[in-house]
Amino acid sequence: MEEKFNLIFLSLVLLNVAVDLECKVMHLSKDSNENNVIKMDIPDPLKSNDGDTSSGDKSCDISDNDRFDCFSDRGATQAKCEARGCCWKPASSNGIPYCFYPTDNEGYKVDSETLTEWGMTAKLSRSSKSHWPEDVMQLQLDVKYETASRLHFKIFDPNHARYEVPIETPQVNNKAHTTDYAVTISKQPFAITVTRKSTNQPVFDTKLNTPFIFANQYIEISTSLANKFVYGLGEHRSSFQLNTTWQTLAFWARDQPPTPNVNLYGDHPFFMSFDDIGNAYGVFLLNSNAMDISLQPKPAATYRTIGGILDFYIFLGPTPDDVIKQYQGTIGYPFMPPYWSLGFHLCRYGYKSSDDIRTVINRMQAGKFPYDAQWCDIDYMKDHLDWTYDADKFKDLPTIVKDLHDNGMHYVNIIDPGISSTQPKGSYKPYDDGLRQGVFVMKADGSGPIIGKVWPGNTAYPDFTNPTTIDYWYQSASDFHNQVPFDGLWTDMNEPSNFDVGSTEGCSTNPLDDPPFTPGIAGGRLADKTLCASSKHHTTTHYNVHSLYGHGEAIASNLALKKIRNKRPLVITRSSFPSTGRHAGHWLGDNNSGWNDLYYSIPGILNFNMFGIPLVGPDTCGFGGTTTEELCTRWMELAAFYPFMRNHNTIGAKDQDPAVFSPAAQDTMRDALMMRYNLLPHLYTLFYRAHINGSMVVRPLSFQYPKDKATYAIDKQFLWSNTLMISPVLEQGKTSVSAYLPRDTWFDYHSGVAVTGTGSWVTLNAPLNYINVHVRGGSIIPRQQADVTTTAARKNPFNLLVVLSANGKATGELYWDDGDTIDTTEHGVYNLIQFTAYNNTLQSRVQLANFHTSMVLGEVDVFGLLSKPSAVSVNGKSATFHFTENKVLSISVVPLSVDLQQSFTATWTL
Ligand code: MIG
Repeated sequence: MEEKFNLIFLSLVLLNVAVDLECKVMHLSKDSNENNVIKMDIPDPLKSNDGDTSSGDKSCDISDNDRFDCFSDRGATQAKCEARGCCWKPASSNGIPYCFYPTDNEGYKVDSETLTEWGMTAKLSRSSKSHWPEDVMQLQLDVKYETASRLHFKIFDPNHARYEVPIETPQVNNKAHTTDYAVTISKQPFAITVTRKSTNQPVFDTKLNTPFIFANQYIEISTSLANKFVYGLGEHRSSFQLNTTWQTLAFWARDQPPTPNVNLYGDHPFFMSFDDIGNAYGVFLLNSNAMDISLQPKPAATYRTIGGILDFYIFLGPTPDDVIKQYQGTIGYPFMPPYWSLGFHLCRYGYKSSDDIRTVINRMQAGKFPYDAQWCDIDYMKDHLDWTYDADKFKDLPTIVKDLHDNGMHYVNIIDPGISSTQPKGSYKPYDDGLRQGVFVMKADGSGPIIGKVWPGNTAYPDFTNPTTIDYWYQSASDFHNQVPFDGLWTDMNEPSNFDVGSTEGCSTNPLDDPPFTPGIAGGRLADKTLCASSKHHTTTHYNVHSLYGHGEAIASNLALKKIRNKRPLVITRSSFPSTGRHAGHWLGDNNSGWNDLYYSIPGILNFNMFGIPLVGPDTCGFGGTTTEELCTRWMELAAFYPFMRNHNTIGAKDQDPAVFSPAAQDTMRDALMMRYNLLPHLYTLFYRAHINGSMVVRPLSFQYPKDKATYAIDKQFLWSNTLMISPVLEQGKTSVSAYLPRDTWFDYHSGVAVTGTGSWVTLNAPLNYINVHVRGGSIIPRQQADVTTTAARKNPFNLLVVLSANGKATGELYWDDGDTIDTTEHGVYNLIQFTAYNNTLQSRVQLANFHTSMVLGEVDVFGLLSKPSAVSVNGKSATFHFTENKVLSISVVPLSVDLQQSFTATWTL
């Protein structure tokens, strides 16, 4: 009795002490006081208790939303649940766990804390076992105050190294002087609380009715969320705003055609959320192991990963734009795409010969569609062998590529990772070389390459964690480039995909292939549609690096292209991981020719813009199934506003390139393409901003208007930066669209007619040949006369669209380089021109003019004037202009020979 009293007393003292690291003061924490008292009643989790936890027991008296799942491994029964010392209570609605943790849980306690120059470090330990095998009994917590708005903390095993993801992140050795956050550590049980100082609201808080578990193959940590508005957590198909009503999302790269809420090709454990007053924050768990993240309406999130360490970054924003920049500043900013890659790409699966491709190119050119790149799928390969082409059926491929190049166009081909292992020895260099150089992923027992099955039959898989593989990949690509001089690589099947489970021989029975816990991934087993988790890479097991496979291939492919072409590379990858955007863009995989797929493309592009992979788009007009003229017309109109625009189709489906449709549909598609090409200087400038500071190219309305809660769920409209708002028709047979107009000054992009945004829904006219686009008052948009290729368009005159705000002001900029040289931004070989309008004057300021070229200004259009000016002058010389009935001022600058590389002024007199 006395002993028990002492224990309670001691625990009270320990528990009530929380250390505010920021202020270095000790203070008492109220709610841990209560936890502590109850704590002494916890049933011993090793012994099964009397089973009477279903009612009456205070520690199980928990509201539905506060229940944390104690049986994530599925198959709970009351007996099994109670054997874990958890509470059992059936629930009425879906998703609410029947088996949940009591209010008091042991977890870890803090044994010691030390302040360091970057923050603090603590030793944690647990004294009893959890219900998972191999608890790591001692842990270390490192908390780094990296910048004012970025907190980094890691929980790991100080005694045994565990897998850590090797992406480059900022290395910070000194504590930020001031921070937007405060960190509180609760000692027993250990919990971490990160609070936004300005509002005193927690943004990350693990002090919940659930224990923190860190076992060898099961790490579980839960945090409450500031609000139910959560975005991110890819790659999944869902609405942009995630559902927090009991939803578990799994993370494990998978060759999986987009299916709602199922783990797809990429792995992005990052989310952004808002607090009650619209401050945004972000949470990133840098971990590549298979995991689940469960969202529940408390609101709270639970992470369950089966390996690695906990490596968390918290970003404090406070605006969504800030959060995304802070995130991308951590994982690396996206690569600068070659200018041509922003043009229109045409592809399909199922070209039967090079003549087929020639036919398509001819009809596209005859139709005068803006068109920059022709792609080719696995059809071109000889027997589906990587780095070969079918010299019979595709004999004209090299000539076609040459002709494309002569025409200022580009050529991209697919490449799959699987290297055929069954060709006669000495006949297939990619396998022979790979085997000799030891670059393939190996079987668990090391006896040879692990063999899967893909298009060419049995294949080995290059191991991109091995530096030798980077050279090998370059050499293979280079040999093939000598035959077919491709300009970009489309890296498919790199989850990596395998038509067998694990390998041609399956997988042996072992804790990696059959871990104690498997997250809720499609297929149910780690090896489903891929390699055995136990297979071996140069650095570690497949178990750890599976979801990094596509990322590794993207790096290798980017490097190979750079070395071969000595120009800016284009890699479009299917699988991705945080930081892939530094090397590649992404397409959204095997969608269908359906209206729903048209809609899902918008959350898709928004997500990848959050994830730092802004060069993204779906298969326009749909991959699987058969498109219709109406759908494809609407899709091409919307696609003109995707950062990456490619029309792609599956084998056997009817052709869907623009040139096959009716003259009316062709006209609409051509207009859409012209509109895109017209806007490319603006789009390119947005990519420059993304490249230098992580600013999102396309954004959801909610990220631009975070104080307006009406925007939080909107994902049928989106913005380009903060300038254009696109409101497409996403339903069959509709000729109007319901659109939200945020409180701002808007103009119809096509007509210049002013539309007052009052923060309400309006119905807009939208005939089939028309897409609603609005431009925000305050923007200056650089454009260029469209042409059939970007190569041609880049020689045309520029024009500026000046869109005045209510108080007559606007700003904008133009980034311009040769579009193809590597690292122009880094080396300063570009022009940067800033534009401002105020007081009836438009002025440019040339910030940098290191790319010597010709940049003729042809025209300036001004939206937002109330009456016709009496005179207009450019650089002091009087200019010709007209003023339309929609109150658009058009100034003809051509006769005045203005080159944008020199500052100029235009003035209108009212
Ligand atoms: O198993 O290369 O997502 O775009 O056309 C299918 C054939 C393989 C899947 C890609 C798709 C491509 C297709 N590929």
